[in-house]
Amino acid sequence: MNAAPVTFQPKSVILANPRGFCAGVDRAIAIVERALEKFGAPIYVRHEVVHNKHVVDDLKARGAIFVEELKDIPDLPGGAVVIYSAHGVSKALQAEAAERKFRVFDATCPLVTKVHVEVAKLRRDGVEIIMIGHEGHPEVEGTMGQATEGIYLVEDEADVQQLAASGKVRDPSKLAFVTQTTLSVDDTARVVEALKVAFPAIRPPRKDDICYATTNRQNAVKQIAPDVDVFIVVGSKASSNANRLREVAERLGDRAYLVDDENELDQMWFGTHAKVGVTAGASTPEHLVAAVLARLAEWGFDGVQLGTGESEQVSFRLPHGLDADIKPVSYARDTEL
Ligand code: 2E6
Ligand code: F3S
Repeated sequence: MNAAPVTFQPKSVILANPRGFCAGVDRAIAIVERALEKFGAPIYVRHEVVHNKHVVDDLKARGAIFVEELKDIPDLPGGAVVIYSAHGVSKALQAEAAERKFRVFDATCPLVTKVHVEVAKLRRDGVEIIMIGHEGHPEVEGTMGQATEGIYLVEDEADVQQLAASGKVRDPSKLAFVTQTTLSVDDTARVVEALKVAFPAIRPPRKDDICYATTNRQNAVKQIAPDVDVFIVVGSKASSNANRLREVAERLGDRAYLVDDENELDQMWFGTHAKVGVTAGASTPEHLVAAVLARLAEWGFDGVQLGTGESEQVSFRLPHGLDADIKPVSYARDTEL
């Protein structure tokens, strides 16, 4: 991280950089928008395409229908158009979609797909896998669901001890680990150390699977957090990466709040002299950040400074069939300060 010191005035705001949309989210939303333009409503999306209430509500208003289970999608002439969310799906769900003859567009982030491919390859080679991730999260379900057996989930060091004591791992000499993409970088490092102690022959991936966007956004919060009193993370409660940003700020001593939009801010959080940090999860549109800054400015917190984190140049291609002749994504990327 190329952190430069930032100086603050009382009642000032510093905006983390980078923040907000990552390349996988940009692509996933573009896939739904382009499918709506090309095929018209209804378009069915398996799970929230990204974990942001405003994005989902906006796409719903334009004709997208979000379902958790494929059984909630009707059989339409020619096959319903179905999009998988950015978090990915299991092999079983893919098989069900093929059986139902849906016209599928896969909005799984390519960095999640990379982990799927790794899991399938390891299992083909007879290697068992430990996944580090949060139980119940759709990405974890999708990645675990790339294998029918020989894959085990751990969330923390205690889970590692439990798994080691359980004797479930058949051959600890043929064992590897993978991770969810949006974990806490620091917590994951500790879990990996515990794995190496409990299973000394475990093969790491070349690096953990935490993605560039997660890492950069956590570093951007770390850069600012020591110098502010209150941290606002703009993002939805279901968003793993946004929750991790709130935790990072909290662990560095800030009072930190996760808000969907400016209407969830409470003036009491800031008092009269606070220095406020603001960031946004990877699934949060920039217009929500702009609205939060505008509300803070109404309360006297103006004079916004920008953090000096990594600049990002990542972008992903759209799937074949949705990549030509259609307007680009409708979300602005940056707030004018
Ligand atoms: C897919 C994979 C990773 O809850 P989580 O942080 O995983 O998801 P979103 O939708 O908030 O963020 C984008 C994303 C999609 N991250
Ligand atoms: Fe992909 Fe990371 Fe975004 S896994 S969807 S680039 S948060």
